[in-house]
Amino acid sequence: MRVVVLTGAGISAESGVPTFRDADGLWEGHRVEDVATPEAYDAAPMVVHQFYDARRAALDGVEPNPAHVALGRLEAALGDDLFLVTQNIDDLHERGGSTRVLHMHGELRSALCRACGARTEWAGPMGDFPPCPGCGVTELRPDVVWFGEIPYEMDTIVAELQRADLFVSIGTSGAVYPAAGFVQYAARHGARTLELNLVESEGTSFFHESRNGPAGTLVPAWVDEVLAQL
Ligand code: BJW
Repeated sequence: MRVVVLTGAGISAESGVPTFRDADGLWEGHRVEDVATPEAYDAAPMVVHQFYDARRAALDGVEPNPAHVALGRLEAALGDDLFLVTQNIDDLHERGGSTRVLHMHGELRSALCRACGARTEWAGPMGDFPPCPGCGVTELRPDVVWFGEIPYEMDTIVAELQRADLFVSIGTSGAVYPAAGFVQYAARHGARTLELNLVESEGTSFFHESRNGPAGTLVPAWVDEVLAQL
């Protein structure tokens, strides 16, 4: 059985990473268009850097929760039959035990050079405009996918959705495309679809089954179900 799991901000909420669109979400204090578009970055790079530098620094203070750990267990059992794609830019899946994670919206701990295109592992701030370790030009930006940009590795994701037997979406509002369209695409190609989310999402009606509750409870329970069937 080939399983594709898509995760969103909700899976990291119980670790203390704010979501985007909930009442206490990350963007309550920041207008989306102020920080999450290339145009906003061009207009005020320092504001955008401060936003991402703070989120990068905050990663040191959070830990994976039982949902991340359960997906690590699932990978250990399914191996290559699990494809985990996340919209999240944190590293909690990796720290929870997942070794193969596709970060379709980029990663906080990575820098993208606007001059040479190199992607470099990055732990510190970028707001002091450091040089690219590759080409030396001071054009590093957060290696994240903003509105109007194309998410990473769409060809790989589409291929995995086409051959999935089960598509599971965890902790995402279904408000942002292309990820919001994965459920319909996978279902059209024959997959059964399951949503695990705190509450009903914008996409709930597209799923064969939807379970509501915190990811830290729902995901370990679902993983146990899958492992019991192996
Ligand atoms: C819990 C929980 C708990 C809470 N347990 N659950 C008009 C129509 C259709 C599309 C478009 C349109 N106009 C423009 C577009 C395209 C646009 C788009 O979708 N816009 C929408 C606003 C309409 N998309 C793009 O521009 C994308 N690119 C693109 O389409 O390129 C074209 C192309 C695609 C493919 C092939 C070829 C060409 C790029 C989108 C980039 C999104 N970037 C961001 C920022 C990344 C960097 C950063 O982190 O700052 O990605 S936006 C932000 O939203 C972030 C997230 O990954 C993304 C999704 O958010 P997510 O994860 O769903 O979080 P929330 O907060 O929305 O939801 C959390 C959920 O968890 C909620 O449901 C809670 O209930 C739940 N929850 N606690 C379980 N404990």
